[in-house]
Amino acid sequence: MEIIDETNLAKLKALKNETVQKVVNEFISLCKPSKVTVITDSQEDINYVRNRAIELGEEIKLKLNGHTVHYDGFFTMSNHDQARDKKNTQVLVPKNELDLYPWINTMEREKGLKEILEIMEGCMKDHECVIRFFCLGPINSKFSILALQMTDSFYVAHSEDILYRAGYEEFKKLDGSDEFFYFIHSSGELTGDPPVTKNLDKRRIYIDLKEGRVLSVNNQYAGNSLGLKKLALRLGIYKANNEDWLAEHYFIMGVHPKGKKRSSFFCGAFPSACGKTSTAMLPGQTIVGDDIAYLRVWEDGFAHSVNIEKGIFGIIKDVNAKDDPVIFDALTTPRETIFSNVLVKDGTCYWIGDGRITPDDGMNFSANWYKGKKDKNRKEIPHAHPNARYTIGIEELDNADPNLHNPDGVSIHGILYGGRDSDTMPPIVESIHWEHGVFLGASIESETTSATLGAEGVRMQQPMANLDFMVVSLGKYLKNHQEFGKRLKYPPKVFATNYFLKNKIGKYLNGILDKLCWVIWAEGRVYDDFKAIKTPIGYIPEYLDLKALFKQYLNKDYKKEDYIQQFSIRPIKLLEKLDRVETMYKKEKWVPEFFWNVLNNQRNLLLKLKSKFNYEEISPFLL
Ligand code: OXD
Ligand code: MN
Repeated sequence: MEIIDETNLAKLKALKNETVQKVVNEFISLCKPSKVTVITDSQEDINYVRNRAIELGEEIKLKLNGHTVHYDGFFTMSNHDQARDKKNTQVLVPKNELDLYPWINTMEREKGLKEILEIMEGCMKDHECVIRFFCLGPINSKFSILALQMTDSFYVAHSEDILYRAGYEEFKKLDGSDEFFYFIHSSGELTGDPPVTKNLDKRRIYIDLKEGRVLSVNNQYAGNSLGLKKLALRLGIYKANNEDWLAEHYFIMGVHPKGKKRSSFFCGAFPSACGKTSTAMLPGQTIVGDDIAYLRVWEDGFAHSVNIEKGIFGIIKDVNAKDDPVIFDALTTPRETIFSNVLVKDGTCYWIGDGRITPDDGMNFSANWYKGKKDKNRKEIPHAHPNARYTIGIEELDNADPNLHNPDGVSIHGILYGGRDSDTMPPIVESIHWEHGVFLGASIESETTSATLGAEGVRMQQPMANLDFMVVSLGKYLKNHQEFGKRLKYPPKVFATNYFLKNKIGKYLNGILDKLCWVIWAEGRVYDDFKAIKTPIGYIPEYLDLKALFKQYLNKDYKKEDYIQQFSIRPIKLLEKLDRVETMYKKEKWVPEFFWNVLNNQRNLLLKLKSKFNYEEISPFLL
């Protein structure tokens, strides 16, 4: 039997693109699938992908119409494929660049290619390979980049249908050009039922900047396998920083303050599992995107931004009717949704923090699960993985913003940066000017979470929450931000947020929905609705404004003691943070001058404040 039949061949040929043909031929001969299927934008082809995911057992149907569950590989609590694999994700660079990027996992290109191409030899044996075409960004938009995906995982192909815009017809318009990214993925040899990747030790994700492609093998977790998600983000960052735009780990949301006739758009970057999606989904607001955005300087003097995705691959932990009503409702009603790594009992999904009674047994990422089950290392297996996910289209949500597919994007008024920081930064700080804002983003620190493999709770630097995906030197990246701002007539106001501040006995100082008040305050600052207090690290809100916002938006009585605890300036902690930031950036070449100026200025102001009061925490009422 021919591995690619006439019909599929014709679909490929219709693109009249030699590069597509070349890539497909090269990887078919390398990966040796038993069958190749080309998927166009037609509903028939898309249904084929959905059905095959179920036939092959990569997804299992659940009780509600459109719901399926997928499981990623699990052997023990520390050996699994349930999160991004930072260690085996390498950026391939020429030999002479190997020592230039202290914060990026780099590997010599030739060596890396040799290794991964060897691992990929025959990796699709006995598997069907699908070829898919997508558009990263709205159709007919200056922002958008086309992408080709080859994969032997129908879960990957199906997820991409939900998350990305169809692009087969767009490829035809390329007119033979090779201006597209491409992604080759294989789950590799499978084991068990449901089938999961067997050889996790040979999991590799290699980013080939030179060719604008990513090769990924022996994995299924979407953060490792889906080309268009975090793999394309890296290629986007490379392109943006060698041109004049930004590719960021940003959500985009519409902010709609009560009683005002205006709406504004905000972007925000937070490391995984630090409240990013839940900020974009705040009640009363609208969502354009929750994860990845491209930004360009627009003719109207504003930064415009598009969501390059059209769906959400969100963390399901702690999504419940009380804290995330919109998403909880969407996930518990019939519509196309893929759940991953959750507990299933009688066709219904359960996850950590869902606010429901957890069954004592069922099926989860460790196959048959029962309460108290332990892995081979005697570690207890929770009923759902802390990084369990849902995949859903944004248009399925009641709060989808009508600008989701706007080819001009939306004009951005504010940018929020945040991290998981238990003891240093207040809940919200506004930057003094654009460059100070770039510094605020560049100095984000965050404690690690379950979204990446490795220990949780370790404090790490997280510049713009984008370090995991960085493929250019931080110096170049910051310079690009600086220049971007200079070309804007109306640069967005930049804010640093921290939802995770704790008191001395480790109790969170804020409720989950308090962030609504920080966001509304930030939006109001764009229009000078509120005054603010100047501190060495930037502007913070005044108590009475927050008190009114808490009453108006959350019907909560915001106490003065709470405000003082949350917004006190901690000079010792902040100076320690500056030392850490300095140590990090000193390892980098080419850090722009403005960065050191902001840092030194902040340090001087904090030292002055410290010697004036000599307290560990200085109340905002003293400033
Ligand atoms: C994500 C991540 O899945 O950043 O969005 O890990
Ligand atoms: Mn993300």
